[in-house]
Amino acid sequence: MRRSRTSTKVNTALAIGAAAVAVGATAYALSSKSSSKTAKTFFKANEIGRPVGDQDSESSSKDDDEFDFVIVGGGTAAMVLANRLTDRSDFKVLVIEAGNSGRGVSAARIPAAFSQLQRTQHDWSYWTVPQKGCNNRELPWTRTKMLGGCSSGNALMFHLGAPEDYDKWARLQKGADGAEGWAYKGFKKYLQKFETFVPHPEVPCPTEERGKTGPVKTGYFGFFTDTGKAFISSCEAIGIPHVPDVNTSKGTMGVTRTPTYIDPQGRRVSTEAAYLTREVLARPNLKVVCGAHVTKIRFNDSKRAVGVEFAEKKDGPVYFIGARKEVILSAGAVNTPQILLLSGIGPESELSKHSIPVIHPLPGVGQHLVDHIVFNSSFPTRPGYHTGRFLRPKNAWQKLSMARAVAQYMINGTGPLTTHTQECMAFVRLGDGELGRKFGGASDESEGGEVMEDSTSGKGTPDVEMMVSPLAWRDHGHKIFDIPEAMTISTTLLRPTSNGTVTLKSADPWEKPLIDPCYLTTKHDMEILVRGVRLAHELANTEPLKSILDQSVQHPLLDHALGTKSNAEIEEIVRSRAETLYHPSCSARMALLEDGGVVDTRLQVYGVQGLRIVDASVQPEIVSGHTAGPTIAIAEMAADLIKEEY
Ligand SMILES: Cc1cc2nc3c(=O)[nH]c(=O)nc-3n(C[C@H](O)[C@H](O)[C@H](O)COP(=O)(O)OP(=O)(O)OC[C@H]3O[C@@H](n4cnc5c(N)ncnc54)[C@H](O)[C@@H]3O)c2cc1C
Ligand SMILES: *[C@@H]1O[C@H](CO)[C@@H](O)[C@H](O)[C@H]1NC(C)=O
Ligand SMILES: *[C@@H]1O[C@H](CO)[C@@H](O)[C@H](O)[C@H]1NC(C)=O
Ligand SMILES: *[C@@H]1O[C@H](CO)[C@@H](O)[C@H](O)[C@H]1NC(C)=O
Ligand SMILES: *[C@@H]1O[C@H](CO)[C@@H](O)[C@H](O)[C@H]1NC(C)=O
Ligand SMILES: CC(=O)N[C@H]1CO[C@H](CO)[C@@H](O)[C@@H]1O
Repeated sequence: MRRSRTSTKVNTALAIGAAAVAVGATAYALSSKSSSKTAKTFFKANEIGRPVGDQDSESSSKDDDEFDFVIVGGGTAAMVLANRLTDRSDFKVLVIEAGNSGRGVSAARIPAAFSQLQRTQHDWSYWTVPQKGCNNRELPWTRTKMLGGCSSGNALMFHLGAPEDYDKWARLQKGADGAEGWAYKGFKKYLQKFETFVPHPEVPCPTEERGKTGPVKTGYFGFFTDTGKAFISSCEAIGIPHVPDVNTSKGTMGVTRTPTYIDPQGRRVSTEAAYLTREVLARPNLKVVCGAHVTKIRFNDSKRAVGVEFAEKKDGPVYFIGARKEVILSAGAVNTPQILLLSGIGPESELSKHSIPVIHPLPGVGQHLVDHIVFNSSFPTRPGYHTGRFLRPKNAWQKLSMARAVAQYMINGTGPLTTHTQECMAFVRLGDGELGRKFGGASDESEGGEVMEDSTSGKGTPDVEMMVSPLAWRDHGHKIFDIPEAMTISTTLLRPTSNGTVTLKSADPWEKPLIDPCYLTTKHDMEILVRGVRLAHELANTEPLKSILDQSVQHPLLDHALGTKSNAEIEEIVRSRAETLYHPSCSARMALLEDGGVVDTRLQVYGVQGLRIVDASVQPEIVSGHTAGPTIAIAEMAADLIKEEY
C-alpha cells in the first residue's frame, strides 16, 4: 500500500501559502543583498574531479589533484567538519554534496515553510519497504538533499537527549580505548561548543549551562499560541513538571516551550548557515562541490581508502578525486551504509547477492537501523485557537492576516512565519514510575501492572515525548483536514527496541536503497506507545486544554473518542497511522566489532584504513530526544579527534 507520491503540492504542513513563500523569498533576497559575491563559491564535478578511465588525466597532477580529506555529503555533520578542519591551514579539504546550497531557497530559511522542501528536488524522497508493524504500509522518509543536509529541512526543534544517553554510549564500548570521551562528562563540552543561546524576553530560561560562543544560534520562535500555554498547564495538572530548560545536566524530564535553531532575524539556522559562512568558504584550503553524487569509495590493495568516484547524473561521466589522509563519510543514516555497501564493505551475504567485490566483510553495516515513530492525535478546537488561519488563508480577512504576518516577518523577524508549530515538548517516562503506573505500567510484579523491559539509558530518563501543535494534518502535511479548527498532540516513542536495516536493491548507486526500520515489531514498543496515546487523550481532557477543545465537532479524522477505546483498538489505529519523526540513526554504529560495530571510538571504520564516519549513523543507541544537536556535537568531537591524529 503506497500513498500517492505526487500529491498536489497543497502542502499544509508546510502550512504556508505560495504567496508567503514568494514574499519570503523577496525578503530573504533583500536581506542577503548586501553581501556581495566575490570569489567562486561552489564547484561542479568536472571542475574538481578527473574523468575515470581517462589515463592521461588520471596521471596528470593539477593543483586540485588531491585533498587531505574528502568529505562525502555536505550535510548536518559535514558542515561542522568543513569549518573546523580548515582552520588548520595545512589541511586541504573537499566536500562533495549531491544537492545545492540552501542560501537562496526561502523554504530552507523561513521556519514555517520547512516542509515545502519535501518531495521536491531538494529531497531524496525515500520510502520504507512495507512495514509489518504498520499494516504493511510503506512510509515516506524525507531526507533533505542540500548543503546543511537535514538541518536545512528539519523541524528546528533543539534538544540534546538525556545526559545518561551518552554515559550509556560510553558503557556500550566496554572499556575500549577512547570510550570515556563519549560519556556525558567528556562529551558535554561538544554539546555546548556549537551553540550560542539567544535568550527570549518572554521565556525565562537559565543560561549558565547553555553555549555562549558557538556558531549555531538557538532561541525561541517569535510566536506562541494559547494552545501551547494550555498544554503546559495541563501537563502540570497531571504531574508533569514545567521546567525552563529540558536540556541541562539536571536531565530532560518535564514540559517546556520548544527551544529552536533560529536566529534573532527569525531565520532557520542550518549548519550551512552557521558553519559555512562566506569567510569559511573563502578559505583557500576548502572547496565545496555541489550537485555531485558520490557512487563509490575506492581502496588500494592494502584496503586503504584512496579517494571517491562521483557523477552528476546516472549516465554522465564519472570522476575521481584522491584523498591523501582520509575519506570521511557524512552522508547520513541512509546513504552512509548504502555507500559502504556499494564500495564493498558490509555483510558478505549482502555484497555477494549483488556481485559487489568484497573489500572488507563487515557484518554491522546497515544493521541496527533505529528511528523514532510518532502518532498524532487530533482534536477539534474552538474558534481562535488555530494557527492555520494565518498560514493557510481562505477568505479575504485571513489573507489580510497572512499579509500582516509576512510584513511582521520581514520587518521584525517574528510572528507566525517563525513557527514550525511544535510549540512545546514534554519528556515523560511511561514504562514504570508514577506516570507509567497510571497507564498500566509497573516497576515490578508487586505493583500489579505490566512490567516492561527497560530500554532507557537510566532511571531518570524518558521513554516518550509529547508535543503539541495548534494545527492538524495527515501524511506530513500532504493531506489537509477539512475541518475549520484543530490541534494535535503527538506521541513519540523515544527508546524503541525494534530495529531494522538499510540494504541495497541492486548494485546501481542511483537506485534507492531498501529501508526497513521494522517499526513496532516488539511488544515493548507497542505497549509504551499505546500508553503514550492514552496520555495524549488524558491531556486533552484536562483543564485548561479541555476548555479549548470543541467536543461538539464530529469528524472521522478526529480523535476525541480514542480514550474510550480498548488497548487492542488503539493498537490497530496506531498501526494504521503511525509515521516517522525523521530521526534514523545507528546504521553504522560505534560499538565493538563483535557487537556489530562499524566504527571504533575514533569513528574509524573497522578493517580498513583512511575511512571515518561522522554523522547520525554512528550513534551506538538513539538518543532520547532529537538527533540534530547530538549529530552536530559528534562532528565537533570528530574534528578534534582528527586534528589530534595529524
Ligand atoms: C523533516 C525532518 C524533521 C526533523 N526535525 C528535527 C528536529 O526538529 N530536531 C532535531 O534535532 N532533528 C530533527 N531531524 C533530524 C535531524 O535533522 C537529523 O538527524 C540530522 O540532521 C542528520 O544529520 P546527518 O549529518 O547525519 O545527515 P544529513 O544532514 O542528512 O546529511 C547527509 C548529507 O549527505 C548528502 N548525501 C547523501 N548521499 C550522498 C551521495 N551519495 N553523494 C553526495 N552527497 C550525498 C545529503 O544530500 C545530505 O546533505 C529532522 C529531520 C527531518 C528530515
Ligand atoms: C595504499 O596506500 C597507502 C597510502 O598511500 C600506501 O602506504 C600503501 O603502500 C598503498 N598500498 C598499495 C598496495 O598500493
Ligand atoms: C515590529 O515591532 C514593533 C515593536 O514591537 C511593533 O511596534 C511593530 O508593529 C512591529 N511591526 C510589524 C509589521 O509587526
Ligand atoms: C504530526 O503532527 C505534527 C504537528 O502538527 C506535524 O508536524 C507532523 O507532520 C504530523 N505528522 C504527520 C505524519 O503528519
Ligand atoms: C535488534 O533487533 C533484533 C531482532 O531483529 C534483536 O535481536 C536485537 O536485540 C535488537 N537490538 C537491540 C540493541 O535492540
Ligand atoms: C542534557 C544535555 O545534553 N544538556 C545540555 C544542554 O545544552 C547545554 C549547552 O547548551 C549543554 O551544556 C548541556 O550539556
